[in-house]
Amino acid sequence: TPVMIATGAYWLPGFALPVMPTLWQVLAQHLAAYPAQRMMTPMGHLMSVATSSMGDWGWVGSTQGYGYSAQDPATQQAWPAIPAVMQALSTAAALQAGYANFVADSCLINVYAPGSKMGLHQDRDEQDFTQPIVSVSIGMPATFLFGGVKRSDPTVKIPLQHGDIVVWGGASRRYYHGVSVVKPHAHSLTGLRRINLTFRKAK
Ligand code: MD5
Ligand code: FE
Repeated sequence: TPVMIATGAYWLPGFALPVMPTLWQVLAQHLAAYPAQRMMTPMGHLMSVATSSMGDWGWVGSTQGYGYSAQDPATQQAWPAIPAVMQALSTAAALQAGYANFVADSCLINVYAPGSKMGLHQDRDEQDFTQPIVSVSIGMPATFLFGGVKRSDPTVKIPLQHGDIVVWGGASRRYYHGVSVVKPHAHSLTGLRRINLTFRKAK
């Protein structure tokens, strides 16, 4: 049952749990072949979160700025396709939240170690903001923060657990958001990692 947490944003607790064994198998295989890397910020700092991608477009950061690239900057190779189990999960979650016909062309894999965090930001590197974003939490729990359209808007905290999905659409698609410093609570599947899959229609 979807829980509305902001205008157009729906929390689907445990929605990914039924497919988690299959999902983890393909994800672990992917990370072995395309290891997550810490990208640079435009200011020349290393991000604390490490990232990898799947799909036509992978999100990359560098001192040149942020954006989508068809190639892994580490290898110059195209990203692999989004596996069927993940494509189907993101489409089903979006539909459950009221967004029909969502087909992701990008899956960003964010890997958080204890101490990693993501500062407040907006997602604005995509072409069509009427398309929702589907976010899947795997492994260690984390406190997710979201505010409003202004950086100074008050923030709300939500505790995200392994298997939870949040679908961000409507007005919430443009809200500032981030992740608090992740605490070390080892998880049986992922160990000392929180992994977030962010499904987007980038182009
Ligand atoms: C994460 N990743 O937990 C999050 C999940 C990112 C990122 O933020 O940019 O890689 S996506 C959360 C999200 C997306 C779009 C809007 C909102 C949240 N929101 O309105 O709060 O690694
Ligand atoms: Fe974001």
